[in-house]
Order: sequence, then C-alpha cells, then structure tokens
Amino acid sequence: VATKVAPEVTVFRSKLPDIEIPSHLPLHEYCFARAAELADAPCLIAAATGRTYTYAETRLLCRKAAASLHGLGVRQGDRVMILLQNSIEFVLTFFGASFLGAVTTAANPFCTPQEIHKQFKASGARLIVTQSAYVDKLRHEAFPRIAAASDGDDDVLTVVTIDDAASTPEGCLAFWELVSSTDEATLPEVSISPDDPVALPFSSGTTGLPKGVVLTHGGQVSGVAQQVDGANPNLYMREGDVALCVLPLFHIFSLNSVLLCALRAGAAVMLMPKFEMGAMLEGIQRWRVTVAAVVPPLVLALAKNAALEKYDLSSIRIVLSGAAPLGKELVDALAERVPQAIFGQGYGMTEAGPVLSMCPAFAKEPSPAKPGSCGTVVRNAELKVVDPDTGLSLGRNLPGEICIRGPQIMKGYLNDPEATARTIDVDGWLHTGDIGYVDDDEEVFIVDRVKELIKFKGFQVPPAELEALLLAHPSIADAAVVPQKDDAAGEVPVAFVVRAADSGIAEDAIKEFISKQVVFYKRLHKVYFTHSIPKSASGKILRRELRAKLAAAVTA
Ligand code: 4UU
Repeated sequence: VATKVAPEVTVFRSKLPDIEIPSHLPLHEYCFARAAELADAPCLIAAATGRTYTYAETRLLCRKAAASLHGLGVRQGDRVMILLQNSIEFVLTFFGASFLGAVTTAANPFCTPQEIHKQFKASGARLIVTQSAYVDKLRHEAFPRIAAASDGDDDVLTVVTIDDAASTPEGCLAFWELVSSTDEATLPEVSISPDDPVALPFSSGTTGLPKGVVLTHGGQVSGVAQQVDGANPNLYMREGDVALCVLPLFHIFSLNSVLLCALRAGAAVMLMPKFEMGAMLEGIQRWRVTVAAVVPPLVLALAKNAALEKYDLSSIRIVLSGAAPLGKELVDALAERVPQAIFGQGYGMTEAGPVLSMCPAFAKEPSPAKPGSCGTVVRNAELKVVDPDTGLSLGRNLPGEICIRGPQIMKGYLNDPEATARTIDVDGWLHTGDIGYVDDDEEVFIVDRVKELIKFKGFQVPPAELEALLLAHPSIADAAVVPQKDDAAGEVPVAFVVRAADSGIAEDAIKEFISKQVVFYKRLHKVYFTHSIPKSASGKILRRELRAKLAAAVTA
C-alpha cells in the first residue's frame, strides 16, 4: 500500500500573537460588554437629527426592541428583514433580534420589489422593519398581504415602520410606539449557542445567484475580536473615538468593521442615512470623527472635492478603505488634504466573516504597510494561496487563489449544501475567488478576481442574476455579463447578447428592460451584440475570453 504524502502547504499567519476570544458570548453581550462602565459615553449619533444615544440608552432601547419583536411573535431562530438606510432603528432591530436569538437579513431599500422579494422569500422572514417610503414596494403582488395581526391567517406580512406614528401606512405598525410602550422586563431568557445564526447577509460568492450567508454569534464575535481585541488591537479604537458610518449597514463591511467593532471598542458610531458630501463633511467636523471607513469611489469623490478645504477634518486619524481595490494615486491625492490620517485597506468578503486581512498601520503598536497592500492576515486565522488550476499551495510572492480558515468564517450558505461545499472545502478552507499573493513582509496584495462577481463601487453585481433576466427576454437567444473597467466605479456590468432569430432588438431597449428590474448599480452600461457566447464543453460561459475581448477593444 502506497503511503500518500500530503503535499506541503504554506500557511500564512499573523505576526501578532493569537488572542483569547470569548466566543462563548452571544454577539450582543460581547458588543455591550462594557455598557455599564461606559453608561454615559456616546454610543450612537444620529447625524440626521443630531441626537446622541449613550451606551446605557442604546442597550436599553435594544432590549426594548427585542421585547417588542417578541411581542409581535418573533422567536429564537426566526428571521427578521431590515429594509433601512443607516439609522438608530437599524441598530436597534439588529441587536433586538440578536437578544432574542433571532436572525436579521438586511437588504438595500433601493432594490426593486422583485429583488427584495427574492431575499425575503429565501430568508423565510415574516416581519420587515422599514420606512413608510418603501412600503409600496412591499405591496407588490409577490409579497403576502400586509396585516398588523395574523387574524387566523398565517400567510401575512408584519411591517413595522420607523416614521412618526402619524405617518404610519395602513396595516403597518409604528416602531417607536412599540418600543416605547414595551417593558424590557417582558424579554424572555434565551439560551444562545455560539453556533446559532445572528446575521444573514446575501452574497453571490464565487458563482451564481445571491445566497444567504449564515453568520453565527461565535463567528461574528471572533471576526470582531480579530480586529479590535487583545493587548495590541489590529484596528485600534477606544472610548472617545467616533467612527463614521456612511457605508450602508446592509453590507458586511459597515455592519462588522464599523458598527460591531466600534461598540466592542467603546467608541461612538456616527450614523449617516446616505452619502451626501456636504452633510458628511459637516458631520465629520461637528462630531470630530476619528475613524473613517470608506470605499475607493468615496476616496475619489473626497479627493476631487474642493469644498474639503472649508471643513476641519483634523480629527480623522484612520481612513480604512475596503470592498474594492484602492490605488496609490488615489491615496496620495486625498492624503494631501488629510495629512494627519493613516490610510490603509482592509480586505473582506461576506462569507469570510468578513475580514481576511487588515492594515497593520491601524494597530495600537503600528507597523508600516506598503501602498496597494491589503494589510496582513488577521490573528487566530490561517491564510493560504493556491494554484487555481491544480489546487496546490503556493509560497510567498506567487499569485494564486486566496483561501482563509478560522473561527470567523460563515457556517455556510442557507439551504444550499452544494454551494457551501464548493466554497468551503473538507479541510475547512474558504475559497475566495480572489487572486493575490503574500509578500516578504507578510502583506497581502490582490491582483485579480477569478470569480464571476462584478463590483460597482464596492456593491455586488452577480452576473448570473442579470443573465437570467436577459434570457427571459423573447428577443434574446443567449447572453453573458462581465465586468468592464471604469474610472469612477471600478467596474461596470456590460452584456454580450445574441439576438433571437429575426430580432432586431436595440441596445437601449435591452438596457431599459434590465434597469426596470434591478437596483441602480446593476444596470448594464453597454450591450455588445455577438453571434455566440463562448462556452466550455460543460456549458460554462468562458468569461475570461469575454473579458480579454473587452480589454483588447479598449486598447485597440
Ligand atoms: C480589493 O466587500 C466585501 C467586504 C469588504 C470589507 C469588509 C470589512 C472590507 C474591509 C473590512 O474591514 O464583501 P463582499 O462580499 O461584498 O465582496 C467581496 C469581494 C472580495 O472577494 C474581493 O473581490 O470584494 C473584493 N474586495 C477587495 N478587492 C474586498 N475588499 C477588497 C480590497 N481590495 N481591499
């Protein structure tokens, strides 16, 4: 019998020592661990109203929100959908559900009714917390009837709106009326295990349609601890810090690295409902923001904005960019105007819980990072780089697919064991679909993406979703959607389309057909007509060929 020799695996680990992670705690207990000590310290700042909530107030309101949800029938394991911009109510609903052992699934309120419904249905939610402005989307025929009480009918949708009680739409319940009239003492004792889900963001991962990403209490506690816990936290925040929360909380970057990390660290979170340059600069100046989480297009907008000079931005000490590649030129352009700040990147992926690597210059005892680097792998985790064709482990400075293993990664995709098995292998390695390498100083560099995913300003655009919509059009015989490089957005989705026989359908008609059905960042920017879509023997679209075609057309 031949002995199988395990091929050598190069595992990259953090230079920082591993830490003790209290992963037995439910996420809310872990994040509010110092709420009593910091009772009067600011926790949440609503930039829109100027109201500040202390740690004691925030925790109490979260418990009241939990008791309110319980009063509406939400039980341990149930799913609650959040359809909100960044707001106090988003945070209260998220932690309210957590206190109950329930799970929140947050969606972009700008999504179309069809998009929202897909996530609603897949998640199995029965209750949605939203704003009256979005309720019409939930009156779409696909959704169950909106009703305040179930009146014997099981298939109804409970909708809670955050606006003042007077403007509560028909059939909906007023969030603040519920919260203020509910006694937190009615909150039941629930026993939560680290393996229980707490959040269900949607992501298309390396292939296919968006899927529910099951993130657990233990996983999120680990993911936050890797960033802000220990004697030398990698992302150093403390009481007195103010974190800018302008990136949407329905995306994991903002939820985890801004909200959860800031609360754990005892910092305040300045919530901005949407990106508006003037209001954001105003807010940074007024509340002395110290830590700013951004995406590259936001860095670009800031760097180009002349109004910057008119604001005092001297409080900013950290600018953390993520979700898409950040070039050196962009950093230099903004660094000139915010000279005291340290610029760096985090590299995350929803399924990875989310952070794989973080800039070491953000640490309490900082070490430098090179331009373009995504930082070093987080503690208590292992990273490896594999040849995408052979799966064999690669050494330093050799680009390949980045894989991550650790307590922070997702439990799996909701109700999709096959997709889970394609992403997390039998040894527990999560395959990212990103191509990158680790250099001599342990720094991670991302150079390409082998997965289908397109990122428009950091937002996910799953090609499979657009392809399915295109194929549903009677004048379209075949279609493929791929990313095209774009200065402002990073990437934009463009389509290759094969017209049905005898069809003369025009580019504009196709673009409009899609834009009616999708949120703004999934709109097609260009349609290229072609005679056939290149495919492998097994029928898979050869996206690399199409991307090469685009690149050649641009340089031609
Ligand atoms: C090049 O984008 C995210 C999460 C980002 C994040 C989270 C916490 C960044 C910093 C942080 O602290 O998640 P998804 O699932 O929307 O998209 C994941 C993909 C990655 O696989 C990669 O292709 O987004 C891309 N990406 C990046 N690319 C994420 N971060 C980076 C980066 N540079 N810094």
